[in-house]
Formats: sequence, C-alpha cells, structure tokens
Amino acid sequence: MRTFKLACWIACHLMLSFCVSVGAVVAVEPGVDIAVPRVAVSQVGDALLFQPASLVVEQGDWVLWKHVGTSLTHTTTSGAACAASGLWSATLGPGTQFMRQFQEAPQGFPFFCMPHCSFGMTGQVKVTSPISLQVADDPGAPNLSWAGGGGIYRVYRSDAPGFTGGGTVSLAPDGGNAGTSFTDTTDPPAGGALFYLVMNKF
Ligand SMILES: [Cu+2]
Repeated sequence: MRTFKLACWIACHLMLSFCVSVGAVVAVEPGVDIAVPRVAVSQVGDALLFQPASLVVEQGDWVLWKHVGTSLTHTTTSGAACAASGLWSATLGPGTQFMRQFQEAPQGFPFFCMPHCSFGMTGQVKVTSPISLQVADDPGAPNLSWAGGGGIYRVYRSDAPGFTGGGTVSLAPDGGNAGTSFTDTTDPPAGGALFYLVMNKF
C-alpha cells in the first residue's frame, strides 16, 4: 500500500499549493465549480429568479452571476429589502455575466435584481471561513478531516487535479453532510493519484 499512501500525500500537498495560489480564475460550468480560486455560479434567465438563490462560499472565493436565457434584463445588486448597499451592482442581459470575489470576513451578503426585486427576485451569498483540510497517513485508506466552513459539506474526489471529467465524484462526509471527516476505501489507479476537495454544500 505504499503507492496508495504516496498518492494520498501528493493530493494533499497539491491541494495546499492550489489553495494559496491566486492566479487566473478557471471556471467549470455549469453549476458549482471546483477550481482555485473556487467559483460558485448563480444563473439567471427568462424567469424572475436566481438559480441557486443562496450560495455558500469560503472567504476568498468568487461568485459568478450568468445570464443563460434569451430575454429579460436583470441585475445583481448588493443589498437587502430591495435597497442597494453599494458593494456591487451589475446589469445582466442575455449572454452576459458578472463575477465578484468575496474577501470580506464571514457574513451574509443579500442581493437582488433591481427590476424584479418586488417579484421576489432576491438571493444571498454566505461567506464562511476557509475550510482547512488535512489528510492523515492512514495505511490502506486516506483519512480526511477538516475545520472551518459553514458546517455543511461535500467531498469531491477526482483522478484529475482540476476536478473535471468522469473520474470526479461528489461524496458525503462520514456521518452525513454535517460530518467533518471522510474515510475513503477507494484505491487510486496504479501509478496514479486521487485528489480530494472539501467544499461548503448548498
Ligand atoms: Cu431580474
């Protein structure tokens, strides 16, 4: 099982280096993306809603609002109760998008669409503390444990460091979504490595 352990540590160290790098943003669409810095996507379109309306990201992550419809002009505007707070406001016409990095301390950021707020087109970005992940050198099975974040998690395992492709799966922590550990029983491919990422679930 020496190869197995080695793969585990490679994954751990690669993730650490990814976490401290602040380079180009690589988004993998659609849905919630797994890249560093991570990007969570909220879509708008031909209906009066944000999808999803509630996003949970770690401090330093990005949120991308993207218009995937063919009609209606929306905005993403920071503020509660349909009153702009001035942090951000961007027009979203068909085919356009807007991205913002959330470097603020953990808190909630309500937002809304200016023309459609009265129809209930609102949402919230919840910023949590960063999730710090550790991998124990446990013979035969990598043992992940973590701290931080919003308290509800999901684990991704991939055979590619970009967390893309068919070898990428979403898994639940040990004991369910609120768990803070994950023990894997899957062996990495011969000569390969498995990569792990823990994210807020929302
Ligand atoms: Cu709108």
